[in-house]
Amino acid sequence: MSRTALRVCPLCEATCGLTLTIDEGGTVTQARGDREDVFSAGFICPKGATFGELDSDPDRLRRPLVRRGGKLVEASWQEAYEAVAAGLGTVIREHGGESVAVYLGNPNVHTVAGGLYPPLIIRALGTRNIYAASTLDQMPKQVACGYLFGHAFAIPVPDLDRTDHLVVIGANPMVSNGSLATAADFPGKLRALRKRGGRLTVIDPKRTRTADLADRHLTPRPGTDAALLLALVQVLFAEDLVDLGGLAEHVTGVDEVRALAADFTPEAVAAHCDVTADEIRALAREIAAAPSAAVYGRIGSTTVEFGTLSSWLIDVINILTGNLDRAGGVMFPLSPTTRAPRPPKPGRGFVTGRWRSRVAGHPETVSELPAAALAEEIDTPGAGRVRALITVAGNPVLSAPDGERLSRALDDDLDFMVSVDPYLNETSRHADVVLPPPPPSQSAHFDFAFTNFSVRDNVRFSPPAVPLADGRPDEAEILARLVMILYGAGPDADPAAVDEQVIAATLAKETADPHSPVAGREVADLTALLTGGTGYERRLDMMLRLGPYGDAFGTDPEGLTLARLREHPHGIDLGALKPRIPEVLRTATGKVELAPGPIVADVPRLRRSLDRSADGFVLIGRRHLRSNNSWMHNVPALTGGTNRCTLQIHPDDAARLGLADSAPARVKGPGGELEVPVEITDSLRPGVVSLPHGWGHDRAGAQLTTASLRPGVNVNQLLDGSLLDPLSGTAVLNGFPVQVTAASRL
Ligand SMILES: Nc1nc2c(c(=O)[nH]1)N[C@H]1C(S)=C(S)[C@@H](COP(=O)(O)OP(=O)(O)OC[C@H]3O[C@@H](n4cnc5c(=O)[nH]c(N)nc54)[C@H](O)[C@@H]3O)O[C@H]1N2
Ligand SMILES: Nc1nc2c(c(=O)[nH]1)N[C@H]1C(S)=C(S)[C@@H](COP(=O)(O)OP(=O)(O)OC[C@H]3O[C@@H](n4cnc5c(=O)[nH]c(N)nc54)[C@H](O)[C@@H]3O)O[C@H]1N2
Ligand code: SF4
Ligand SMILES: [Mo]
Repeated sequence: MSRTALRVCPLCEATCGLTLTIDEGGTVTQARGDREDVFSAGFICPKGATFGELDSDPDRLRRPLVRRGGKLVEASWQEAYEAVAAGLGTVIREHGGESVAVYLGNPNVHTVAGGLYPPLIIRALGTRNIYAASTLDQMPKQVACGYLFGHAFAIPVPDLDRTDHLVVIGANPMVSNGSLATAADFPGKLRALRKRGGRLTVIDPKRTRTADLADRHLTPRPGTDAALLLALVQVLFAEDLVDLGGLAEHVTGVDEVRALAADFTPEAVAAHCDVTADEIRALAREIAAAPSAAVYGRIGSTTVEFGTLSSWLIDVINILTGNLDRAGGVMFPLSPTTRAPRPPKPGRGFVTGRWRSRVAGHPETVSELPAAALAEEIDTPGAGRVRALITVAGNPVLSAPDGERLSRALDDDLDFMVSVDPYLNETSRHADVVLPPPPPSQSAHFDFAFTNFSVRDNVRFSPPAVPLADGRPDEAEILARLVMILYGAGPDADPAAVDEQVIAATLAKETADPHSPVAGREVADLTALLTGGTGYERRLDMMLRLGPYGDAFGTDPEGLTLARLREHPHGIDLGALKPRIPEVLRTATGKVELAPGPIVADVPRLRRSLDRSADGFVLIGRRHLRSNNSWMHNVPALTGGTNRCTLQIHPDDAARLGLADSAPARVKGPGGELEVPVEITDSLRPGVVSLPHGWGHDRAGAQLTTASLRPGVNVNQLLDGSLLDPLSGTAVLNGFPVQVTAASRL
């Protein structure tokens, strides 16, 4: 007899509720949208529908791998933990914990374990060698928000359900299903916006599926958005359209921004951006005139040369038009697992560069160093060199610039490497030990990350849908054991101690804080009230109870607890987004600081770029609905029969270069070259070519049977890791110069 179980989908940021059908053997045979889910109401995409195939992919590792005689072979969990303790122990004894680097990949934000344990691994090591997908992704937004609002995780999201005008810059939510704007059924929300008479503007050099729905589509030259946005700001000031409304008393720096924008007139940027001055003026007027508007930017606004400036300007426009923190504008979600709000108090303000990378001197941002610098930190000799690496849910050999160099560095220059990953892929094949977490059906789910970005506050918990197979540890246990090993407690220490320690420390702090909902209470009493059979469940219960909707450990019997959440398997809706200024602000002044020094200092670099000639091609990326970064090319149901790793090019450019459809092109970038078949399409503006990332599955030693049949090429091989947005250390993955020629063969 088959049965069903509810499970929030962990495959993208939309967090759809799924109803899984599970057969007697514990295999997921079907996934449908859960119509009663409070957040997604039945929406599902092809990836979610393929949950079962992804979950039971035969290439998923079921046992740990340990390197013996140069080869990775299956081992018991005990043997694997012992090998980690020995390998990392030696490096730490000889070179210290700071010589161990950690790389955290994207799925960490999609797992319970990734939300709770990586900070403890980092603390146990005491390392500053922290790398993550953030500096290939959203770090510019975090830095901009850090400066504006005082906190790198205070990121406002578009109030999609109520806005009158949504401006989408460098995002394609019809395909990505949204990012830093968690909204199940983003497509439905865009259609609803149009239906209620709202407007959609898309700024994207490509006519994407999102642009197809737009009232207005601007197609700037890639990498020029910051200039375009500053021109929008100039128009707002010049035409007296600035109106901060109720925000005015909470904002400083307006006059400085006016001065900065003064010479960025639409005429001054039009040729550079290749957007007419009239179009820029019209858009500024429309944003100002809308009853509410939300300017929203994503990958095409962050992984670019002026990523932090663009991210900053997006919110500057939201603020100058009074659209920050109001219904229909951009608002700060209130996650049920953040601390219950305290009375506003000026913070220390946000800074970067508290330390710098050893080789290139890149500033730390939000405690991370640029992922693009990981290879050089491993392979450049000298004191402080990275000697060992822990990767959790990451594939930087494909995701980060110059994976060939990283591959060589992992092989030749590391003393030890451990990967926590379900696959033996381009990165984990270099590890000395691979610790595979169980598939999602056997894991609990809670969105610690995305409750901070949801366009409607909500809370959902999914217990494991299927019991753990043959005594396997869940990922929380794997990571907790790593923590114990790093503290020198050895492979046999009880991992539960990790969670109990966190609980004790958190409750001690909260009970001592006069503004906490549990001020003055006894830690032991509160600890005794916690429910949950596992350490992560007890921590989740604690966080919910201390959170803004929590029961404060019995003080508010209506409040949230894990037990209450379990009684609501389709989740609990916590309402539309609510205003949070000034409570959310952590700047030194307690205000929104509109003109932060480091950002102001980067504007001359932008000014200089206006004079740059625009010859040659620039390359941008793209995403596909049936894929996610590098790790979903191994399931036949998602890869289909066609080659998706093609170089898209405009027909005029193709004709000029003598390139026919499917013919091989040679692409040369700042750091390397590759050959790839051409796909001619007029959806791109001339002068721009597009190649997706996450491909290049032809490396020896990986175990990706389906993906290796149609490997594609690794676009990041075109880069050498030196092109970064200087304020955020984020790699320029969109809008970099390339040369394209016809190749004689493929
Ligand atoms: N050129 C170019 N490069 C890009 C981008 C781009 O647009 N253009 N996008 C960038 C972006 S936005 C991102 S987020 C990065 C992603 O960069 P990464 O996070 O480094 O790469 P992913 O491909 O997401 O790899 C995810 C890894 O997690 C593993 N995994 C899957 N599920 C689990 C799990 O439950 N637990 C564990 N422990 N592991 C799991 C997978 O097997 C895979 O190895 O790529 C970046 N790279
Ligand atoms: N199906 C699917 N969904 C995904 C993913 C996936 O791989 N596949 N990845 C997930 C991840 S990790 C992330 S971070 C999100 C990303 O979510 P999105 O940012 O919505 O996704 P992208 O498709 O990368 O959209 C970036 C857009 O920016 C445009 N662009 C490129 N350069 C520029 C520029 O200079 N200026 C402007 N204005 N636009 C530019 C591109 O043409 C593209 O349409 O998606 C997530 N969801
Ligand atoms: S949109 Fe994202 S969360 Fe929803 S089913 Fe698809 S992959 Fe899963
Ligand atoms: Mo991402």
